Amino acid sequence: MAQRGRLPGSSQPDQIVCHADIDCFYAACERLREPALVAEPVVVGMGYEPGATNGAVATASYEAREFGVESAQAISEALERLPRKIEAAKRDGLSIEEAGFYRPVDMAYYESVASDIRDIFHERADTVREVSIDEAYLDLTDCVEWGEELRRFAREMKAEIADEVGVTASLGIAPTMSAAKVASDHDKPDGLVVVEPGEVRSFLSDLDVSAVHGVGPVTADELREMGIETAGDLAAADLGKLESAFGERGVRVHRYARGEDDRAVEPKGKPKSFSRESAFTEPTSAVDEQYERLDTLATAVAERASKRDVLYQTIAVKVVTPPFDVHTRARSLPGPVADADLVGEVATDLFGEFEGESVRKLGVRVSKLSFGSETQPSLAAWSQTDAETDEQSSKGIDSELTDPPDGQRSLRDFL
Ligand code: DCP
Ligand code: MG
Repeated sequence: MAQRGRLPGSSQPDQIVCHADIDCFYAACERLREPALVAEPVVVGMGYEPGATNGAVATASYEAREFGVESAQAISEALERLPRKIEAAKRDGLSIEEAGFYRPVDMAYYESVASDIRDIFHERADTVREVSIDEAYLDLTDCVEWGEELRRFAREMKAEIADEVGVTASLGIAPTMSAAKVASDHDKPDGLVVVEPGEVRSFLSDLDVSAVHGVGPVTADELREMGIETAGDLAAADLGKLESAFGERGVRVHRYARGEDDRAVEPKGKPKSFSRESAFTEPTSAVDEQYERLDTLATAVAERASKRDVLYQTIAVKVVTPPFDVHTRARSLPGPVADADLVGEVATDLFGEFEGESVRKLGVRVSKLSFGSETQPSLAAWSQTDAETDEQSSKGIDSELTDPPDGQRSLRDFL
């Protein structure tokens, strides 16, 4: 069970929040379609045209950052620090090793990569708050527990982003959104920092004050002038002074520096599905173990949906076989249900074709959700509902629907 409730002595709900941020995102995208840029200094310019000196740096690869190139810098200034390869090759005295590649921004391409990354976030967490093109908060509270399971979950998500999309993500996991954000930034690139409940204040205390969520470079300078150098100094600073200097924002950053942040990860829209996955320590072909795990997952997913008063119409299983082959099978029911046993039965049935194969990981998902008052399930209503006929849906459903149920039969009769 995930820890629930509140931290002792705190008004904060005990959440597990993951903040994910892709490393040098636009440059990483450019490397995807032009592998020659891998491990080279790469600068992506907004308003930049190839060969010209106009525009500003949108992002720079970590190799380019070593030359002093940074976001929002004029391209002309970046070029002084890091000449273009092509010019270095032509001109005497310029070393090719100390030169980089410059590319113009291509938002449509970056959006398509971002969408693949978001799919992974949504696959792995029910509640995702997308905050920018390459950054999101994931609420993992109901998906995993603190400890080794969480670390494994995080490593696997990083591996999936790297293997399936081809970019690296830095993850920060903490009990609050603001601490998770600081944690994801703490060990970039390719970082994974977990700050457990009770460790937030000590994790933050020695960091530079500019690391605190909400403290930009200008505020950081002003705080330093007040003698506040570290997050620990900010946590211990006089609240009245901060409030008079920075207003509401002063109060907020003071709280963040103290590890206090009661914001919940709120999705922009309603969740599209509920899922839960679990990896075996070692891939296993033991049938009992496989079904037992599937049953636990089905129960957990159904419980989460029921807690939120949500019905579902599609039930799916995910089966990962070594090395990393992901198979999904789904079945759509004739109408929305909230029935834990049924989730277990359908999941078991869908898993049947993989029974006894070596399995690395299993997942159960319910989707096609109906929320609260929208949900008035009745067999009579189902008899008039067109069955969703996705690829994997049970062949029997359509014909059963042409034969209206008598209102007494269980939905299981239709499967
Ligand atoms: N971006 C931009 N202008 C800025 C900052 C960022 O156009 N001043 C764009 C380019 C970045 C993307 O947004 O690739 C994501 O912003 P991040 O702040 O996450 O920066 P990066 O992903 O590039 O680098 P990092 O590894 O520090 O996350
Ligand atoms: Mg980023």
